[in-house]
Amino acid sequence: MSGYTTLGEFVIDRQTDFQYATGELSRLLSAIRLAAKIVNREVNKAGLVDILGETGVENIQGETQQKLDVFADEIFLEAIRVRGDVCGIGSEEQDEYIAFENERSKQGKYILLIDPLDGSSNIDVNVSIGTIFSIYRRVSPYGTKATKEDFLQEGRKQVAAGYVIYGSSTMLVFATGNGVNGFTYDPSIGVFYLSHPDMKIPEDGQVYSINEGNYVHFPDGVKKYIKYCQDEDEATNRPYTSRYIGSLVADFHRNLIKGGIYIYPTSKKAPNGKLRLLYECNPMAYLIEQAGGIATDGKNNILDIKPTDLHQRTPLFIGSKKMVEKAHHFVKEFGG
Ligand code: P6P
Repeated sequence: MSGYTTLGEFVIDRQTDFQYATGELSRLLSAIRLAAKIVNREVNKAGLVDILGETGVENIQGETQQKLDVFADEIFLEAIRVRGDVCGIGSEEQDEYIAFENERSKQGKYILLIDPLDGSSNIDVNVSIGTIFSIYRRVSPYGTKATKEDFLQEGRKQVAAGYVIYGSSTMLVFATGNGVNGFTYDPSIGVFYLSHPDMKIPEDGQVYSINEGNYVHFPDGVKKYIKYCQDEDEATNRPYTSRYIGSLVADFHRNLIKGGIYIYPTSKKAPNGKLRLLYECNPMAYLIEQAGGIATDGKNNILDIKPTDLHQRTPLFIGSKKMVEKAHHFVKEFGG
């Protein structure tokens, strides 16, 4: 289609934007693009073939792995491995990080962290789900196997991050340090087109996104914020709306476009929160900061947290800056 920029053209045009641009990051992004197309095909026909339902196997999170989870993990791992630019991968679906053994991969400059299919509990009910990825330069010497330290870097050291949302349309949204750009997939010709250039989240918003079914388990500060959103305010006619899809990528994507806040706080049921720092919160925090928003654990910026474990969890407050700051006010005053 004339006049439309494809993802491939965009990556080539922006090659010089990538820090240490020598082609590997571009190749890595094209591997992610390929895997996203394959997973998209299976997600879109999941209802038609026997790929729905559970494997009966639990992952390290104690969650029963859905068949599409396992499929997506295998597709992304293989697409990334064969490109050889990555020395290792950490995945939600893998108990330990994978350090590739072949000589070419051991020369890889990058490591990748991935949630291959986030929100997978929504697969069987046809609600949008997503893939979330995060890319770092390795800290271990070239030519050696990836080490745990390569994966336990603060989020601020990411060189790229993004997500694929498999929804009413499939989109790939990513940043490499120079803003956030969204690409919409045209399955008829297998191309991602630049549809959302330089995405910015509104500084304020009217949507709060939190699982209010856990209200009784929330800290007082979070309860107070929810009531603040719900109370009528004659002066400002405070116009908040509650929207919760139960799929981080879908809730995040809506807020990125329309403005809003997503909160997954600590609770009696999840004392450290539910979401994983390395392959859910850090990539989303990197993106939201590139789009003019903010992400914290209720107090501290997510990107400054020093990780200690591959699958560690953290509370997450992410979205429009003014909404996150308002939530902080209640958390600070009442606990959170
Ligand atoms: P709850 C999906 O399992 C996920 O990791 C996120 O995608 C989603 O936002 C959250 O958990 C939903 O968790 O406890 O509200 O069902």
